[in-house]
Amino acid sequence: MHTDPNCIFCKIVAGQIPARKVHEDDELLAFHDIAPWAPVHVLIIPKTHIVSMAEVTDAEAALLGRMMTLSPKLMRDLGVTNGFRHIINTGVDGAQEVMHLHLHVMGGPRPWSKG
Ligand code: DGP
Repeated sequence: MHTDPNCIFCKIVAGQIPARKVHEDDELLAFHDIAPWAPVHVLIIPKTHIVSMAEVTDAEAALLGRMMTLSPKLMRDLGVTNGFRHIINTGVDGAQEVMHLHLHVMGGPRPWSKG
């Protein structure tokens, strides 16, 4: 597993920074976004440090699939019953602020503050 000692999400994976975790397994961690745009807003991340979708190859296909397939289970567990939204921001022009790949999953009654 790759880690970057300066990465805030790697620090969350390592338990050095607290987070409201909703799922953890060998490969993935999911936790509530610190600045939610929606009533329910979680981030699903790979534990290994992948900077962004720009770095992803076929070798990560199964990992990315697991990130996606985890999302409906999390939304059900968190009581989201009427749909949800995925976002992955990539790079500066993609509005990515934290340079560790993450899948935003947002749900709950609209309107939301963004989007
Ligand atoms: P993005 O623009 O896609 O890189 O979004 C990064 C998200 O990460 C943003 O919605 C806020 C969230 N975030 C940043 N720092 C922390 C943190 O320390 N804890 C948690 N839970 N979320 C964070």
